[in-house]
Amino acid sequence: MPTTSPDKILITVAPTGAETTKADCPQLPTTLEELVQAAQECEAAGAAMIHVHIRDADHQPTLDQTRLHDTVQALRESTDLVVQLSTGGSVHDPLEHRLKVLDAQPDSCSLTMGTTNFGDDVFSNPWPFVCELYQLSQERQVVPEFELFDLGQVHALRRLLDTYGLPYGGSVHCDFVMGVPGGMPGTAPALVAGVAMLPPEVTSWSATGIGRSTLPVMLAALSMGGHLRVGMEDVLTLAKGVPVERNAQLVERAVRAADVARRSPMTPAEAGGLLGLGLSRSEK
Ligand code: KMH
Ligand code: ZN
Repeated sequence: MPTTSPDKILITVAPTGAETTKADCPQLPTTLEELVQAAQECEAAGAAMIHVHIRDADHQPTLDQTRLHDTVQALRESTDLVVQLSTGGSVHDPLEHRLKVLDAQPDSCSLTMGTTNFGDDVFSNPWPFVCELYQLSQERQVVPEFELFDLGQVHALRRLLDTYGLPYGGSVHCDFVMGVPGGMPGTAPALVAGVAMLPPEVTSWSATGIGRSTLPVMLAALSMGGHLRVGMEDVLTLAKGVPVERNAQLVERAVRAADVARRSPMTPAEAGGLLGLGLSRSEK
């Protein structure tokens, strides 16, 4: 992995997540129309990839196959963003439903490297499930993004690559998800430790800090040449008492911070190159 800061930065937006309710946050994009509009605004602001969780007609998290498929199609038709579907879903989604997410043929999928206490809940990712999902991503030619909530999960990535080889496309992209109650803290020392443990096969990494760890993690990641994930899945305020009104505000802030580090946002096509997306959209 390069040790110097690259000129370009991959900004991923995670606009919705599965944890915040529409009632608590009416500006959260939960309908397909709202999601598409948020995606277009975020792309215009500098995002190159979108990490997608969808909701049902009652704004509840769902992994409904038809909705997933329609969402991928709608995002492809209305943006150039790399479309990454969450296979994490919500803490209540059964593992077998999470495996079916790949049927919607996204460009990329999230793949969490182990079980994590998640607030008062448990985000379940038993090893056999991780292996099955990984092999499925290879078979279906979907590029995984390895989600790392804890240092043990970085170590588990070594085990996965040793056992099953490289992902489809040959690149290995990770995302540190920090500051979840139950996972690693969203601090610079934790990020330094995580990056130091990454297997040499890793070609790129990004980081995001949940809640009030958002800014420390963003600044630490920039200082280390990492990429960024931002969005209302991870944080709902711009500052204390200032709610996020649009996901694009978070992308705009990331672009400004990256500019200070003399880095400019990657286009979706450049992101596709970084991530090893093999096929053009028209071929998928
Ligand atoms: N909603 C969390 C339980 C992912 O998208 O893959 C899991 C999550 C990770 O957000
Ligand atoms: Zn997610």
